[in-house]
Amino acid sequence: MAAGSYTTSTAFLEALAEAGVRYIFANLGSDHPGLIEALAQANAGGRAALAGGSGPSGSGVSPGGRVSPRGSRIPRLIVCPHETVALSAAHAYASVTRQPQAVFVHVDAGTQNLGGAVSNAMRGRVPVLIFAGAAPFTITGELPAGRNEFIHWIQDVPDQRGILRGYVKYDNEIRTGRNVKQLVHRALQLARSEPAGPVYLVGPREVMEEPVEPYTVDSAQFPPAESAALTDETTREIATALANASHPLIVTSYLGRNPDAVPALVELAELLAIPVLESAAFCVNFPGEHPLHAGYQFTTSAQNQLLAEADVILVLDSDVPWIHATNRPSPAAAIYAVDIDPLKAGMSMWHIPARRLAAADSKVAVEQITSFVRDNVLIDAGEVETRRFVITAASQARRAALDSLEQPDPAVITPRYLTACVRELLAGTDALVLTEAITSYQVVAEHLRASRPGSLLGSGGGSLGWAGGGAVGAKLACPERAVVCLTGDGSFLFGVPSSAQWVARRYGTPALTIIYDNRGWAAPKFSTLQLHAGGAAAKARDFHVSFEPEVDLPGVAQAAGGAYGVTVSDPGELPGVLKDALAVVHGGRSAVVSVHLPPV
Ligand SMILES: Cc1ncc(C[n+]2csc(CCOP(=O)(O)OP(=O)(O)O)c2C)c(N)n1
Ligand SMILES: [Mg+2]
Repeated sequence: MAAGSYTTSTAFLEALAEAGVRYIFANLGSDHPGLIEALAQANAGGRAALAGGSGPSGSGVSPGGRVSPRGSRIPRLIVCPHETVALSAAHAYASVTRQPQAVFVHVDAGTQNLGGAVSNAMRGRVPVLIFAGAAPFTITGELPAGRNEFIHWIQDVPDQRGILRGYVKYDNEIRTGRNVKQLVHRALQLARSEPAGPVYLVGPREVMEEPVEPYTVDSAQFPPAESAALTDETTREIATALANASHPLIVTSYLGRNPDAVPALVELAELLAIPVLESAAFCVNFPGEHPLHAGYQFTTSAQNQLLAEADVILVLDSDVPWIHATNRPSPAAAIYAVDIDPLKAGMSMWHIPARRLAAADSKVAVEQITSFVRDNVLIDAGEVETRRFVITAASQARRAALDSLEQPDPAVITPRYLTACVRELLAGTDALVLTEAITSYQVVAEHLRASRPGSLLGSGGGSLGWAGGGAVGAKLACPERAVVCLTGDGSFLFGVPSSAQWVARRYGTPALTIIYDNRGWAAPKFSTLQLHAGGAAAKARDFHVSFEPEVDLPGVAQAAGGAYGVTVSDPGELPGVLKDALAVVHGGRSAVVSVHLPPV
């Protein structure tokens, strides 16, 4: 390609820049020469990257130069030696900022390697644009950039887009550079419209190298769809039902994806003294310290009494408001569900016995309900205050019971004690906590009691290994905050720590990783015991979940990313070890602390 040429790849990068994409998390291959060249020309010419080209942090690569036609800088490319890390980083970045980023991967191979990370992005409802090249389709020199490597035959598969079709909102092929900008903006428009999610574009090499006349497209003409509101009738019905209920209850899982929705929910809950139960929640939906907080549930086998007693239940943004087999509302309860994704079309089986299932933005809907109650409903103030008193007393008692379980045992570190130490470590800071603590999800939620909207993040999906790359993306999104990952040891390994820790070092995104290290996978053991309590596996204690001989997990991070690593087993030493590790992170270096819990 001649110096200064303008190709599909140039236009593609410009479109990303104009849409506000700041980072390309990339794992490159023979499909990407057009993009590599266009980026180099931008840097030299140059439409430079946001923060120092594609070089490592502190490499001295200057931002310099030319920008895209609408004045945006070409995104910065972050080299990710594993695709899981790339997509998890983009996922966490978008969770923090709500701004989609790009992920570039290599044809079918790199697409396959995205693996569960794309499922997490879908379930987490986060926008991200994934691009993969496609094998060249000409073989005898018909077009520039046709096949010239043996691998181009091997990687020519019949349905590359089909690999991700069950997990993305939109997939398409770039067929020409002449409308690649429109394609990018349409893809991002779909990705950002709620329920947000990943989108996938592929582009064969010949097309990505196609020379085109420079052109501009106004990205402002591709806004995401507006959030929906409740109809007046539904607002009235829900508001009246809640205001007249004796035992109202709100259950939510992901309303707090939008941190601005949390104060709106607090206002409604306080107005009517409604307890709020967080179910399978991976963000702060309601302040954990609030007296109306009714606790957390994940795979909880006990019946929740508030759920059983509730006569009116408002479910706000929830995939799993309860697990019917063990913990369910009364059949007489009037259930209303307001959800950005009320039908869960992406799940083969889903049902709750709701009177109304409304597709609406939860913040908008909650504000509508609050206004209606304030303006139109006669509240029985005595009943509301009595309820407030009862619920506050119950939550204080629950909190005291939890506190009593935090006491250090001189012999072992329990997950509850560990989480209490983390809470004390981070008290008064604006740290961002990523949780992938698996069988300790509930403990982390209960003892961290995260209260600041946007201070807690999980993948929202079921494919482990998100937090390693997620920490990189989170730190890029909020460099001024400390990023702290709470992860199981199995999940740490799923996250390709050799890759994640190296990326963190290269791009200067240090995080504190605290491993809930039970030397194995507790979850499959618990699942087996739930179904076969007295079975042969239980009798023989033979679950195939132990990681003996032990992996030196901090050692992996030390070797790959120059991280500070330490393993701790003594409860008395734990607070000091965590404090030292956080200080290291504040100094610009990642730290990984493996905390030995009782083994699986
Ligand atoms: C990619 C992926 N593979 C396998 C699983 C199944 N799985 C669910 S929990 C779990 C164990 C996780 O181990 P760890 O992170 O150490 O947490 P623990 O169960 O010990 O609390 C496994 C293997 C999964 N969810 N995702
Ligand atoms: Mg484990």
